Amino acid sequence: MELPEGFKKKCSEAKSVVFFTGAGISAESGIPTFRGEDGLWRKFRAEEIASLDALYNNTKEFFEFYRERFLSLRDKLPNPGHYAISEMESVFPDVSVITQNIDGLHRKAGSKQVFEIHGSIFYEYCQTCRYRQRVPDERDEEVPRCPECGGLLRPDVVLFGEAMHEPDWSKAYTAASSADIFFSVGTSALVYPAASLPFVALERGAYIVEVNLTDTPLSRYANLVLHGKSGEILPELVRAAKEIMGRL
Ligand code: BJW
Ligand code: ZN
Repeated sequence: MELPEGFKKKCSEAKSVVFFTGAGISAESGIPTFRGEDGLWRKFRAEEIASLDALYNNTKEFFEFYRERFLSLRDKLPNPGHYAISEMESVFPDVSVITQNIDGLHRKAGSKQVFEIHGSIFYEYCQTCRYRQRVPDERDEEVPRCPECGGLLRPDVVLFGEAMHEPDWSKAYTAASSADIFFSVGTSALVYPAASLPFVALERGAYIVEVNLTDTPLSRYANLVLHGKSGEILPELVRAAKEIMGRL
């Protein structure tokens, strides 16, 4: 892969590298994206189902939707894009992964420093008393109830109108504001405040690389835009970074 000199220079000096990922990185693991061609939200409107309004007023449908998501995400496996990011830990001294995904695939691929700013499908907590537990594999009730207080036991994911997952968000913000290179991978860069992170990095002087099938609102601010599948481009970037760092 032919890469610009500016990128090579940044690579050779970089200490902190951040990968900011969205649904696109998991597309090649067979997980539908939200807003793409076969986007999940073509069938379900995101703002309608991923909302507190749905939790309270469309409770059965809300839990049915998230139970199905849990069951389908549970067995999914990382793809070469996830593995390439975890391999970057052997190239750069400090690698952070900030993900909007709730699928747990970066950890499955071996990445150590992962901030899940929109939460995780594998946990649930009580809307009333905040009791938290892992989602059980077997479940009979359609609407799960808290063993402590009987409140709604909802998925530990960030619904529209809710604050980002903590402490992940604070750590993600800190990582973005000290990044030397910031890769934005497979995200439409439309959902805030997540989409503000590349701009936090940009302000700090980070070199911004975007990997996506198409342009996004971030593209015109990025130093380097690579169009294509992340499962193909990221492994090439690992090879290039290793070469630049003299590890091949
Ligand atoms: C590939 C590929 C391949 C495909 N290789 N690439 C107006 C302006 C600004 C903000 C707002 C506004 N109106 C409302 C808001 C706020 C709102 C918001 O941003 N809305 C926008 C839609 C306008 N944000 C919120 O409500 C957030 N909370 C908030 O603001 O709180 C305020 C607050 C503060 C303090 C206290 C209390 C409150 C919360 C946002 C929560 C988002 N939640 C979801 C659902 C999570 C749970 C679940 O999964 O069910 O998160 S929505 C959904 O979108 C999900 C994703 O993480 C998120 C981002 O989507 P992503 O990952 O970018 O996916 P796609 O599908 O959009 O894009 C995929 C991309 O991949 C595409 O570009 C493809 O081209 C590419 N691609 N295959 C490379 N192989
Ligand atoms: Zn409770």
